[in-house]
Amino acid sequence: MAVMAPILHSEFIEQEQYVKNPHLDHMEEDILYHFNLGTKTHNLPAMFGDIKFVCVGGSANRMRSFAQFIHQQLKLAGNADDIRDICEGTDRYSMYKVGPVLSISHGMGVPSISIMLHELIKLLYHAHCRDVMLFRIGTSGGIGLPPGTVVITDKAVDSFFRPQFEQVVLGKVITRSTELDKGMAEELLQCSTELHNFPSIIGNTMCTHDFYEGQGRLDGALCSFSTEEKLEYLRKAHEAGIRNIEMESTVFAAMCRICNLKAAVICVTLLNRLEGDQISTPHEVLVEYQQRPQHLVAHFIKKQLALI
Ligand code: R2B
Ligand code: URA
Repeated sequence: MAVMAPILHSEFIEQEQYVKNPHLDHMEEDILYHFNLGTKTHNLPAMFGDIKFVCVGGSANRMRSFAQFIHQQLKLAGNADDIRDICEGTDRYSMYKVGPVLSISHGMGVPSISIMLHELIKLLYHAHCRDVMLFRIGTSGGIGLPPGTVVITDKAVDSFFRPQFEQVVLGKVITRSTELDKGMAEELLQCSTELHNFPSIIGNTMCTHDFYEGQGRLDGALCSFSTEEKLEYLRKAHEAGIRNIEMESTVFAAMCRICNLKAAVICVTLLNRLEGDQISTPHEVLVEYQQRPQHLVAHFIKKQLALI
């Protein structure tokens, strides 16, 4: 059998390597299926080689608005309304590039963000990117916080309050640490004191595999527990330092950590879960809340680029 030429350019790997997969070196082509991109069909170094910041968030529309906002904040040339979805050939994820910033949607939940992260990390590798920082900007349910508070994650924990992510691989459970970059979290908190227009804290974030029963909600199609049991669980979570609940942080933290990518999670709280389950806040208020993590990350990026 003919030996295929390795596609993964070992001569560029002088620093840490983002991917952790020896098989990739023996592939002739790598198709990033859910992005509709590939190493043979696209010049990934030319398209993405200058990326320094990657921001991910659940909704495609929100990540488009974020890209437009960053375009304006970085005072880039051209019209922000013309920014095109690089993944327009697929409706799985949306991706926008504005200068050194990549903005990508990841959908809801661990499996959806995990598929996106595999392909994103390979994309950064194929494009020979260096010193990239990742941010997850999202929404969450707060515990004991006024709605609209931004929580910068200290530890991402699972539903048992453990700072770890479990993945089943070949029928065995692999446990990975979910430690995030402390320096980024501190700098983001500092950015919030400089912006001083919304409350921000550093706290632990619990990642669940469900929005309803999995987050102790009483208002799903199924519920097997009482109001008292729900509140007892949320109080215990609060005692463990958990200040908000969302659905992607553990796998995001675990994958970034293993792949040597500095990462932070910044989520705004839409409600206080000690006071209710339904999200009844008016739409315009929710839209403003969702811009808060974007403002924090934009400020961080501008400081990194020495624009302020
Ligand atoms: C926050 O909001 C979504 C559920 O509404 C989920 O993706 C998350 O983490
Ligand atoms: N996202 C979540 O995962 N939970 C909430 O309560 C709100 C947003």
